Amino acid sequence: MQSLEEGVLQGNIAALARMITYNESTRLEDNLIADNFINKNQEKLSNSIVLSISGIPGVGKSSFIETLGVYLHHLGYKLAVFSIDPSSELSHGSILGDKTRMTELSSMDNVFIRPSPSSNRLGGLGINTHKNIELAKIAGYDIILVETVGVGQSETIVKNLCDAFILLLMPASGDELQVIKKGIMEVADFYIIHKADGELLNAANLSKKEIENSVHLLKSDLNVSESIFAFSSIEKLGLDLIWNFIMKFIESKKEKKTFYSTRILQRIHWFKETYERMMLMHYLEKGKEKYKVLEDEIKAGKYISLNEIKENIEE
Ligand SMILES: Nc1nc2c(ncn2[C@@H]2O[C@H](COP(=O)(O)OP(=O)(O)OP(=O)(O)O)[C@@H](O)[C@H]2O)c(=O)[nH]1
Ligand SMILES: [Mg+2]
Repeated sequence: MQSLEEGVLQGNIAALARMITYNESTRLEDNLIADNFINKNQEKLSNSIVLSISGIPGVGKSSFIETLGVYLHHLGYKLAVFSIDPSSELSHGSILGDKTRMTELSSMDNVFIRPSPSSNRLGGLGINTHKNIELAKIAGYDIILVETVGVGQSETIVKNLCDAFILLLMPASGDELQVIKKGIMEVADFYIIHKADGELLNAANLSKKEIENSVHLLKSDLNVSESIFAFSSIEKLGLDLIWNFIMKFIESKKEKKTFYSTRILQRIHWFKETYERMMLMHYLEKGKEKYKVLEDEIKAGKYISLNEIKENIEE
């Protein structure tokens, strides 16, 4: 175990991958291996920045991560990429897709890429997935990019995972834009109208104006020119500009200390989730036999009332 821990600390990619496998395991004993390691290295958690890249399937998240990742790698950053897919039903092919979309990035040294776990009870978002990010921080990755699908429960997840949230949007007309959930629009820090190239360029520029107007209604304090962009991961024009604004945003959050207070709130979120889950498991285990008695009564044709359940639990 010691050599595994040393491996992670020294930046060994295979060691980090193994530690993450322990973290994602369904066995509590395995989870404890990863968790003890995080506990011992708490002081390293304040390093690194975490950026979420979200958007509907096919909007180009993996391609954007490839483009941004290669750029950041050239700037000298050490990168980790995770994809977290709370709706694996929708995009079964995403793991294969990620590998083919991130060809250049995946062949670079010092870049760690981890596709989303394929079979999980929450359909991709494992109960400990957020801790994979902590493990990458401890392993010394400066920038952690997280790909999430912008549907379903993901705005809560995204909000509690990252320091800045980048939402990718399709070039589309006003009516189609309504499909984007208000919740996810509200939590985003950056809006990128993606695929702004070729035949889609005009539509992208029009969409940019529409997004500017609608986001302005949602967030009056937003600086439109520093937060909303039309961009193409194929042409890559203006990536440095986007990156500079992201860094400026992070720096300003650090100065105002909201960077740290947000991270504390995120920790409370995950703590609450873990606490409730463990408490539930504990009581389910303790009350297993009493539960079975009631279940047998139902099988025998009896109706079990809410009161009976309540009394049974409180006994
Ligand atoms: N024209 C154009 N096409 C793009 C661009 N970026 C990605 N694409 C194409 O869009 C398709 C989807 O790209 P992905 O990067 O896999 O999209 P994704 O959002 O990661 O998809 P999922 O992971 O399946 O949700 C691919 O066919 C890409 O080639 C872009 O900047 N311009
Ligand atoms: Mg993808």
